[in-house]
Amino acid sequence: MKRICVIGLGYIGLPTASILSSKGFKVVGVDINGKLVEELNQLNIDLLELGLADLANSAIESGKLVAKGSPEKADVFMICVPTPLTDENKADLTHIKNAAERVLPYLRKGNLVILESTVPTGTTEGILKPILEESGLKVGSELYLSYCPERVLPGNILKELIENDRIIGGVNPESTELAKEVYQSFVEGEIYLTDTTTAEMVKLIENSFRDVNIAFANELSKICDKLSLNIWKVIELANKHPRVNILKPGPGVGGHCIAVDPFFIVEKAPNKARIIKTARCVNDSMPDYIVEKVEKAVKEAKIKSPIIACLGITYKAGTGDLRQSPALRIVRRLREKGLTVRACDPYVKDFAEFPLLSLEETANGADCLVLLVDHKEFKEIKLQESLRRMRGNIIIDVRGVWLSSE
Ligand code: SAJ
Repeated sequence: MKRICVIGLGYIGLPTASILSSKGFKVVGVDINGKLVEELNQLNIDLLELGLADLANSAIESGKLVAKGSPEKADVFMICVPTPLTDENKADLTHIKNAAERVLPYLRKGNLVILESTVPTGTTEGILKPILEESGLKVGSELYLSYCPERVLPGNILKELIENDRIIGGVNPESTELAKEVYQSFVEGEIYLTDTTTAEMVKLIENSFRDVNIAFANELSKICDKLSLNIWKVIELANKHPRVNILKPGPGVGGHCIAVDPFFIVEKAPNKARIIKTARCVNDSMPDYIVEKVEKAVKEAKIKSPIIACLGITYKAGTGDLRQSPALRIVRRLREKGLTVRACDPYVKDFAEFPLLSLEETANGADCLVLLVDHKEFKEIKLQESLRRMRGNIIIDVRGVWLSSE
């Protein structure tokens, strides 16, 4: 039985480690977060995404997955650590470098190292490979190295981990084939083989494609506001064309991927990545744009001390994830401006920054209702019902939940 050491037990590492352990591998999951390691081993993990905690718990209970604070000898080392942005919007590769250095003492001839983290092109061979060779082993002949980016959608991780196609790029054909054997054990989608740099670029352009398309929708929403057109109706009708599929405008792009990864392309080709860079600017401009829209609406209605009710603070529907959330940014900015802001979010627990109220407490007596996240709980609300609860009648439906049907 093969032993796999998964470094980083986050959104990707933990489900991957759990699935691998259910396919006959003996898996050691490693994380620097001691509390997480302890909670996992005590079957006490609390994950918001449906099914993930159950999967992790049964993997640990079966004894095939063990969580630890440091790596140990294995046949395969899989690195699934975050790559955040620096203050200069460059990729911060510290976690990858640290993970590689931590596995060094355990590397043996014939081992395979797989990188899953999203990285700028050239990282696998230019940064990771030299660190791994400090072990004294030659990458390509004594040690194998592949890049295989994760592609799962937060909110649907389990299904997509199994069903999505995968791209594997190895430093040489042997490395690619060895990595393919690992993924074949649980991936039901197609597995496509290439080189490391192509695989790195593929991951980056997937998220940039989505960012650019969301930016197009957001720009259209600003244009339609200016022309007093219903953006939702305009997009709905345009999408009746067989080759048009415009995404949804919103409060901007959040999360830890789409708002980050396009910068890794900009970093490598700053003068060429013009649309990609502009898309980031358009999407990042949305929170301020929505804040201005709210301010303008209450000013025009001449409401003294308006009460603003904000529905949702997460980065997208159906999750409690607040990372880079444009909705949260909007609530914060409105509060900073001294407005009376109430907020609710049924998915967010243990939030200390400001009080989160129930939906009723948020809407009752409010002057302006701002729908920021299209959680299903909000979609079920009838607009007329909300208006009856309110003191005023200003509705700013940033996600098109109610206004799209007008
Ligand atoms: N959003 C819009 N309008 C839309 C679609 C999304 O405003 O029409 C916003 C969302 O509200 C959210 C943000 O974009 O704030 C991103 O949400 P998302 O659901 O599009 O994507 P993520 O960030 O949760 O996951 C993405 C996925 N990438 C693609 O779909 C190309 C996922 O497959 C990746 O694995 C993930 O990034 C990642 O980890 O890289």
